[in-house]
Amino acid sequence: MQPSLFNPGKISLPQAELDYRTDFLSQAKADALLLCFRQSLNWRQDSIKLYGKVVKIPRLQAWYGDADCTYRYSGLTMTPLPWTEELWELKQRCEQACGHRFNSVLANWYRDGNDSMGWHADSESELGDNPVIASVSLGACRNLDFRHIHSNEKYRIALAHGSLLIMQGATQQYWQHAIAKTRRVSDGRINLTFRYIKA
Ligand SMILES: O=C(O)CCC(=O)C(=O)O
Ligand SMILES: [Mn+2]
Repeated sequence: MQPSLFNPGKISLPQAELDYRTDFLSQAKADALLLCFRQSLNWRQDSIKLYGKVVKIPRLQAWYGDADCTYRYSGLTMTPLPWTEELWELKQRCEQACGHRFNSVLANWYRDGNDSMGWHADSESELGDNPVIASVSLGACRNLDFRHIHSNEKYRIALAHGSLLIMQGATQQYWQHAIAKTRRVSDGRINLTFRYIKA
């Protein structure tokens, strides 16, 4: 599959609402945030149970947000850490860009091309129906793959340093997404997905 490097802006896919903005952060701002988040976020190596076996998830992660924003997925319970100044400021930028409020953020650190995220949709019940998710990428460019759960139609976006991908509407209902492993990338990447968790 060829990445669609091309036409930032609204992406026309059936039963999805995607808006990809490559000019969200300046190069200098994106560089500074990458350095800051790598050093200052409370990264953890979590494990999940897969077919009865405990396995390390193939990336580091951290969960920040308002105090009541506990998040559960794959048997993990994530209690939020309080907002850092930089995360709070980035949240506000995302809120302006999306016209939507967020109260939490999942940070993922892909240390190199060997780190990945499997096929899933952001469809936990805490997110409600048709969630708006703001996904900020910093560092190495990695491909985000989409597949439609009924037609199996596929789509790939190469997520650039400093970019914002907004996923909303029925996207999480009809499409799964994943970050595949790749031998071509040796640098790290941090992704932040701002979400609104319903109490
Ligand atoms: O790293 C990415 O771009 C995707 C992250 C993601 O899907 C998630 O945090 O749920
Ligand atoms: Mn996701």
